Order: sequence, then structure tokens, then C-alpha cells
Amino acid sequence: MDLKEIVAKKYGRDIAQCSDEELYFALLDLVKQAAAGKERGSEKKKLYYISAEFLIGKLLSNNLINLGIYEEIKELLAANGKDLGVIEEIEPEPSLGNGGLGRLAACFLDSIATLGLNGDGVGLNYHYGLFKQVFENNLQKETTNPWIESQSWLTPTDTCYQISFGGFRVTSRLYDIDVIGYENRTNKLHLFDLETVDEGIVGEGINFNKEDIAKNLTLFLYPDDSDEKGRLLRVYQQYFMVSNAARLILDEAVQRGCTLHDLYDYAVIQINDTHPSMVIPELIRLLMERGIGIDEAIGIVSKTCAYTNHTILAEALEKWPLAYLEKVVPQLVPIIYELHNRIAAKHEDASLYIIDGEKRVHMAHMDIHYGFSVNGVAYLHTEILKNTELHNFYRIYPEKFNNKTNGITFRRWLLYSNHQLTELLEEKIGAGFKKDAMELEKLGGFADDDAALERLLAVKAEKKRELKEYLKRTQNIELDENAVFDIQIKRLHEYKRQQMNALYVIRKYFEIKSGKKPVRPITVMFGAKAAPAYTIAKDIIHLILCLRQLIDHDPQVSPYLKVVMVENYNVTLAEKMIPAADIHEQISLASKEASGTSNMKFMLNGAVAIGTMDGANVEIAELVGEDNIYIFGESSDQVIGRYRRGDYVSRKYYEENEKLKQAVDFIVSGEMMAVGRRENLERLYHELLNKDWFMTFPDWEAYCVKKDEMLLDYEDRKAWARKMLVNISKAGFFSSDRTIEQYNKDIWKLNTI
Ligand code: 26V
Repeated sequence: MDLKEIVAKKYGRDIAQCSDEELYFALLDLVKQAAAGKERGSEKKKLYYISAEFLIGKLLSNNLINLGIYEEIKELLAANGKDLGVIEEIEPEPSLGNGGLGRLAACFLDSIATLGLNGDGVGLNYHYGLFKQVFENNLQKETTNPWIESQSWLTPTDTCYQISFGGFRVTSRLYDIDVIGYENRTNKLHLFDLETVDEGIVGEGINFNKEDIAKNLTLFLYPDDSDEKGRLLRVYQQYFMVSNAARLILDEAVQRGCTLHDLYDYAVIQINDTHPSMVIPELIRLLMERGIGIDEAIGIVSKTCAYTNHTILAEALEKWPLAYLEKVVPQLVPIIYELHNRIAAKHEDASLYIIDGEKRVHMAHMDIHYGFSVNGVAYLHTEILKNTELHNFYRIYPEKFNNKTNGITFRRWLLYSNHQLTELLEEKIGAGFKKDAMELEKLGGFADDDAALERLLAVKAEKKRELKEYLKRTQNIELDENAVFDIQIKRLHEYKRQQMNALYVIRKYFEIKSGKKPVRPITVMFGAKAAPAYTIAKDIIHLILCLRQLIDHDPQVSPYLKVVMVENYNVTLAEKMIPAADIHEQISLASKEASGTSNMKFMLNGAVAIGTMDGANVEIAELVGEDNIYIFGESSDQVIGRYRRGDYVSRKYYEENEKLKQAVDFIVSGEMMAVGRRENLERLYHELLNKDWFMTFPDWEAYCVKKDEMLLDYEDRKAWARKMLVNISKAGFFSSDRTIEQYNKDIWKLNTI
């Protein structure tokens, strides 16, 4: 049925007589029907990408693009006086992820379907997902983000399982979301849920009874893990996810002819970070339940599971107290002991053990011993895993370690979010880049073509105007499109060093006050959520919001400098902000950012990076060359050396650099206290002076100097446009199609069609 027929059947009216909301629901039906008509995977071997997060973003426009009917629908709606741009605003954005890890999983699903691979995602159907961020009195507050409406992308299925926890049992149900490949097949995102979940138990903000598992299990993504109840709930969630996944995998494999003894010929499981790691003991348990001996079961599972590491931050590497597992999943404990004992019998080195001396289970260690592949997510990250963090494992299993540099789907981050650039590229280099991202290299041939460079600048100017209009309309934020847009969007974390950027803003503030005005106004934009219990991260948000207020109200400074912090940064905002950026900030402490993926999105959209030699920045720098990226700061080796020696003293830098001292002192100045809260500002000030664990101070001077150099370079508009062009032309490597091809060639080994 076409849209006209669907609308006639659903509402008994014509398109022109429907409300935007009615049309949104009709388009949901249209897309679902079209997806049902697409080929589904039927090959023998299938990939299961298990992840606690899939940050899929809004799906309507993306699905229309991938089905190849976007323009047609847009025109049909326009002919009936309707605007697809307005209709897509009705769609709620599911927030089923925290940040990079979840968004990566979503990009991967798009590429898996686009490449025609037989692979589905498996995760949880959180009713509220991640919290919605609101600002009150310059502070972050958390509230719920309901996204599931009576009609949504979710399709309930008949697949239900009985899942046992220590002392009680629940029944799950599977919901599916179509993953529509770009002009190719349709795969599925399988999200498991519990029908007894009760949204009514959520009180003020995001508070709820964390102990009533049958009512709260799938309410939120990563409930607060600052207390024991929250952490236990996380273990319940993880086991619920993997037990369902394991049963689905076994059932589907058997249906395709698997005897279970040959499971690895029918299924490959990618464990996305350690959240799904319990799938290893759970699969072993289920195989044993079905009559397979323990030795064979362990052997089968070890040939089926592969693990991706996404962080080296110690606090993010999961180690569950055995006592938690005894309470939540007692049935797994003997298996985990068995897995541990086998390692302890073989190796003397206790750093390799699964259960440590404090009776904590190291989930990553289990993955590495009992999986066949361990990968990092960018070249540098994998090298650090091999040489430092996981060196002891690398020594015994060198063949398991491999790198898969992250990527992004160009369908969402170029074709959808930047129609204008897509059109320009098509005109200059043909449409081949849409299927083969490496064709973007052809753009390099236009580096000295003044007309092409002008066009590139014009596209950027238009995207900046669009962002201005959008932020005015949705958040009442005023932007000056003639300013340089300098953007940092990512989770708020000390290692990502938003505080370093904020201290630069303070330095500029003082310069302007003293009469040194920038040649062009600068707008520094942030978008970031802080984990609800991460106090210092929330203090950094407070600092930024206070700076915004203070500068906005200072007529001496505000014509030249503006600070913006968008509320509730999410995929939808990223889609608008990234194409509008002139400068993007990738300023993590070297060695700490596993990869970063917004760096790739910005690059693809013609923004120029200021960054450290960290994560995928290293590979970007190598590709674009030093003229087209602004690199500063200590190297990862230097930083790792500092941590090893433990001799970093932040106060020394503060005392030796007058400008740094002035900027840091300003955090607790009378001006700031007038707009902010003493408690938060003082805590942040003391943290920086007495700890600064992520070493903001040693890099700060170089950062400020580099940014000033960059702002000057921006004024040579033609030279800048050339930098933009080089960045775009070299972005092809960062297509997630390339990443997924590598996963498949080296790890999954699925048939390609
Ligand atoms: C998790 C946690 C959990 C609780 C305590 C604090 C904390 C801090 C960081 C994390 C990170 C979890 C893993 C993650 O999201 N990693 C991101 O994965 C992206 C995709 O590979 C990658 O681009 C980012 O660099 C990496 O940070």
C-alpha cells in the first residue's frame, strides 16, 4: 500500500486532511510494510551483536532514505501541503544509550544490514532509557524520557522466555525493531522486556524503588550505580539480557539445523563491552542443560564469543562482587568458579584470574579467556591494551588481539543530516561515495578550485543558519551565525576535559575585558549529560552554565564571546550541531579516549579538529596531515609515564602560570558566586588544585595557544575551506561499512551476498 492508501484505510481521509501526528503514524505503517517486503537473512551462520545500549536516534527519515523513498515521500507530502521536516519532529527520540558505545552499536546495525550480512542486535527495551536533562538554576536535573507510544517502531513478538533469578522467576517478551539497510536487506534489533514493568513506580525526577525487580527491571538504562541497590539492579538487567539472548540464539540455531555441538558454525556473538559478558557462563549452562558435558560446552562457547573493549578507565571495567552474583544469579556461580579454576590451574599470575582476592568477578578477564577475539576500537587504543592495560593477557593470547577502528554510518551523518553537502558532493564527484565511502578521496582534486571552495563555505554558512533557527525555536538560544562555531559535544567526563575548554573561555573573557578583542566573535558550544551521581561532572556543567549567564549579561564581553550549553544533548541535536561546526573539540587526556566517534562525524561534515593525540584522532591526523588538524598536548606515553610515577602535582602548574592561576581563581570569584552556588564552584576549584586526575593543567597553555592560532587561520577563508575539503575527502576510512567489513573478515566470517 502507498501512503495515500494507508491514510485512507487508517483515517478515512486524504493526506491533506490529516494532522502531522496522523501522518507520522501512517508513515510508521508504510515503513514497516516496506521493511517486511525486504529480504531477511537466511544464511546458516548468523551474528548476534549483544549490547546493553543501542542509541538508534529517530528512525523515520533514516528509514525512508535507506528504503530509497525519502525524496518521493517528501514531495508527496509537500504536494499535500505537509512538511516532512515538521512531521519528523513528532517522533520521540528513544534514549537507549549513554553515548559513543551505544551510538556505535546503532551505526553498526545500519552497516551490517547495508552490507547484506546476516546479523541482528540484541538488547533491552528500556521504557525511559537514559534520563532527560533539564537545567535549573544552572544545575543539571534529571527527569524521565518516555518514548514508547501506542504506535511505535517496536513490534511485539510471540517470543517469551522464563528467566530465573535467585528466588524468583519472570517472563520476558521480545519486541523487534526493523533495521533497514541502505538499498539492501532488513535485519532486526531484538529488545527484550518484562510485561510486569510498572512505569507508575517512578516518583520525582528519576527516583524509583530499586528493589522491586518485577516492576523496575527495564524501566531505565543503567540506573544509578552509586549505591548497592542500583548496582544489583544492573546485574539483574544484564542477566535478563543475556539469558534471553542465549535462548534466542540457541533456538534460532537449532531451527537452522544446528546440533548444538556445532553452534559456532551457526552463531557468532559479539560482546559489546562487558555488560553482556554473562552470556558466556549462561550459554555454557544452557548447553549443559541440553545434555552437553562441561568440557565440550566451554569449548563450544569459546569458539562462539568475541569481545570488544571500549575503555581503559579502571572505574569503567566491570568487576562484580561474587556476593551480588550469588544473590541474583546463583545458577551461574558454579560455572564461573569452574572457569576461574581452570585459569588458576594453568597460570600463576593472579592478574589473569577471573575471581580476585576480594572475591570480585572481572568480567573482561572472563571474556578474554573464554572468547576467541579481543578487539580495541582504534589503533592507539588497541596498542595500549596490548602493551599496557591487558599486556599480561596479550602475552598468553597474542593471536586473539586485533584492532577494529570505529566508524560511523554515512547514511545518517551525511546523507540525512547534511543534504546540502551531499548534493554538492554528488555534483562534484558523482554519487559513488554513497556506496563506496572511499570515493570521497576524489574531492581532493578540487583543493584548488575556488568555486568548489566557495560552495563548501556556503553550505557551512547555511547549516549554521539552520542551527541558529533550530536552537532559537526549540531552546530559545540566540546564535550569531557570523561567529566561529566551536563545538564540544560528548558525555561530561573529567577525562574528556570540558573543564579545559571552560578555562580557555575564562582566559578569553579576561583578554576581552582588558581590551584585546578577537577578530571575529567566538561561540563556544557544549552539549553534555553528566551521570546523575558524578558530582564533579555536574560541577563542570554548573561552571559552564554560570559562565554562560555571566558573559551573556556582560555588555563588554558578550559581543565577542558567547557560551552555549544545549539542554538534553542527544542524537537529534548532534544531527543539527555537527554540520554547523567550524571547529570541534577532541581534547581528551591522551590515552583515555578509546576512539571517539563524533570526531569522525565532524570531519565528514567539514569541521576542523583541535585535539590531542588520542583515540581515533591519531588516525585522523595521519590521514589529513598536520596542516588540517590542530594537535597539542602530551603524548599517551608521557601521560602513562606520569600515572606510573604518580608524580603529577597540579598546583605546581597553577603557581607557575599566571594566566592559568587567574582562570582557575575566577571559578571562585565574586562574579561567579553571584550567579552560581558556592558549594559546587569551590568543590571544582579544590578538585583542580589538589588533584586534577585527568591532567588539565599541563596541557592547558598549549591548548590555548593552539586555539588562538586556529582562530587566526580561520580568517584566511580560502585556506580554511581547503582544510575543510581535505577533512571531508579523507573521511571515507571512517565509514562504519569499512569497520564492519573488517569485523566480518577477521572475526565473524559470515557469508557475503
Ligand atoms: C563507563 C563508565 C561506567 C561507570 C563509571 C564511569 C564510566 C566511564 C566511562 C564509561 C565508558 C563505557 C564505555 C564507552 O562508552 N566507551 C566509549 O566507546 C566509544 C565507542 O567505541 C568510543 O568511541 C569512546 O571513546 C569510548 O569512551
